[in-house]
Amino acid sequence: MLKKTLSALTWLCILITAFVSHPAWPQKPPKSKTPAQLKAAACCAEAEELRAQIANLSSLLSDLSAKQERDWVSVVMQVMELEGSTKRMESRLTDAESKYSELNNQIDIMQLQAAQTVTQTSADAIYDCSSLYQKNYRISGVYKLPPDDFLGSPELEVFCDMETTGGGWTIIQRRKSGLVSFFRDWKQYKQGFGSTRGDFWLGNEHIHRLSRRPTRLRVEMEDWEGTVRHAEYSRFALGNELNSYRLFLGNYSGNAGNDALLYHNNTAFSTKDKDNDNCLDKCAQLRKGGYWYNCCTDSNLNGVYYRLGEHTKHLDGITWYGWHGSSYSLRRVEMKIRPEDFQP
Ligand SMILES: [Ca+2]
Repeated sequence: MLKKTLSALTWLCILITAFVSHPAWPQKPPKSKTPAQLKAAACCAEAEELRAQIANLSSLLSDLSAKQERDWVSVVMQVMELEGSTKRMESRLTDAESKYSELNNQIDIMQLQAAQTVTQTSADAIYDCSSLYQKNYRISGVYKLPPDDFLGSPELEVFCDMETTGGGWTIIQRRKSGLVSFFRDWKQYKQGFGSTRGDFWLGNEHIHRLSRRPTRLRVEMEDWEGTVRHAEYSRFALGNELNSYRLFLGNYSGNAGNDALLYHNNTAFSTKDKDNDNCLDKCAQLRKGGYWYNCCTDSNLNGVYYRLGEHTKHLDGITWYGWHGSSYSLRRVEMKIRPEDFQP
């Protein structure tokens, strides 16, 4: 508004000046100006010049600020792009690393199989994870044990724990996700089921074969508070199928409270379709698993997987009475074996 008024005033000023200084120009010759007239003319010219300068400056300023804004947006875009590409690089790196380790694992296994076909003697045979450990396979994970004609064993996928107390452990059972049902029949417990990387039972036939030489059993357990306990047994063995995969255990050691497997010592294996327990009841059906049921349990490591708090009264959860009692179902269990004479 002020600008407009100023501009109108300026124009009025110019008109008046023009009229006063040249009332009838160009018809009449110019008269000489008075000092006051000269002063007024100079003032108007200065004001005009100033106005032009201000207009120039403000347009310059708005140009500059627009440019600054454009620059800022472009900087932000560049930063965002950089961040995105860093993330993409990181994820590619992770992919590459996991592929590399997978490949390495496969190469190891292939080398192992190649070596196995060359040296077919019992001394060099790959029995289990402890044999792999002795051949310098020191990374925990999935391995394929090659078939062995000498031992009469088929190819077998196993998960090796190469870290716990020196490594060399072959995992025979794992419960950690609850995605695999353990309420299975005799044949399935005989052959094994589940996924080697997740929840599984290696199979009574395999466990029997792997425990033919003096073997140690380690049971690791974790509760829902994240506390970890273990129980270890010397002279672990499973009888053959004619012997109903009977369990044999030596001395207990560990920190899992009272020994809750001793009660199952020298007991045959039972499943829902084969009642070999020492009870009038059908323990496998009551406890919903396959296990060395006595009458019936002090532990039920192949029971039903319950989340925290779900298991209260049916006694069919994954229990270890010596630690959390009969109504607490554990979060994670791993049973693993290795030869008694294993030297890390
Ligand atoms: Ca019975």
